[in-house]
Amino acid sequence: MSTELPVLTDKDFASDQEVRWCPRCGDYSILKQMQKVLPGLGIPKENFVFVSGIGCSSRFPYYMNTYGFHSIHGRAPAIATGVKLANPDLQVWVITGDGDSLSIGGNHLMHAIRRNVDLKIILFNNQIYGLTKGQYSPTSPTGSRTKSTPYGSLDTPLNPLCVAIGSEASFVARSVDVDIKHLQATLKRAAEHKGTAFVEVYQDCNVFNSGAFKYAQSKAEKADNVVVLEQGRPLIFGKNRDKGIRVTGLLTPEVVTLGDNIREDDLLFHDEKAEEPSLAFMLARMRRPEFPEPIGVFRCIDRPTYNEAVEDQVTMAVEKEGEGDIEALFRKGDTWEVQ
Ligand SMILES: Cc1ncc(C[n+]2csc(CCOP(=O)(O)OP(=O)(O)O)c2C)c(N)n1
Ligand code: SF4
Repeated sequence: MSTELPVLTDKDFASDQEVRWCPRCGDYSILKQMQKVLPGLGIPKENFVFVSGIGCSSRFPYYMNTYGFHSIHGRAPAIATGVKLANPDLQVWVITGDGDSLSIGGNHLMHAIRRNVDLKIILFNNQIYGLTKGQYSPTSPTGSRTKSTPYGSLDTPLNPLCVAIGSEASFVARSVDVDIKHLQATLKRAAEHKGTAFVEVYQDCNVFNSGAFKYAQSKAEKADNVVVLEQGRPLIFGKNRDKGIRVTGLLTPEVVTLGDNIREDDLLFHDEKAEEPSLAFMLARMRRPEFPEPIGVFRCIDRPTYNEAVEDQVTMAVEKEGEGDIEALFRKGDTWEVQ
């Protein structure tokens, strides 16, 4: 019997559901790039699952012609962990927003990442609550005027990549909704990673936070505001490709201009495989206007996965104690009758 997979296209991954995002929302492009990337992964269509929380971004599973679960606010990582443990053959994607994952779901996100569950977590960062019509989120910059912060937000924003790196993430990346080629390449890298792959996507909510990432989206602006990370390559950016990042002292980055005194060899060369997360953390903290903001893969290291460790432990326990009996387990230990 042939085991060859049928040749699939992006259309095979588009569901028949009417897409209910606002016209020109950045979510459309992310959906399209995902549908384009999945056919090339060599995975049977029935082995993909998309789990989301609550928010505009979390409507994503409806629009994918795969298994999916539009679940509970902030709880997608926990549900996805259960899905992966119950059926390790599945490739499980988590789709979440900055509110869903970093407000109500911050706790769940952090624990999935530290366990290195084999999940692909895509955080659509639009720096606002879109679904509930424009309240500030944990990633809204200080001073943001929103429906819930009419005089400006007083909070220091969370940096999603720093949260992931601080939680010992084995794969951390960033891309931009309309940077089609870069986003496709980043999603592919995430799909191929074993362990939690965490990807932040700058996403335009053109209704409640229009243009928040214009500097990284517009052709005219992005060359000076974004630096693309490439493994083993120096960090060079700028319209004329004449600016770079040099590191001095204790991992202090500075912008320099290439010329007589500064050569490419003086610049920082990217190393996504560095065991120590300090370099990835430094890069994640680079913010405009002082620095260009890096996009690409910040960190990609090997670490044992939680799901494999659980499988091993279950095998070991069965070898030691035999197959379990759920009924007997319920009745074991202290039980009493309420009368
Ligand atoms: C338990 C609970 N608390 C609050 C809400 C209201 N709520 C729905 S979506 C949301 C935030 C969504 O923001 P984000 O995750 O950034 O997604 P976006 O809509 O911007 O894609 C909130 C607070 C809810 N649905 N359930
Ligand atoms: S409210 Fe914003 S995030 Fe939600 S669908 Fe509309 S544009 Fe997109």
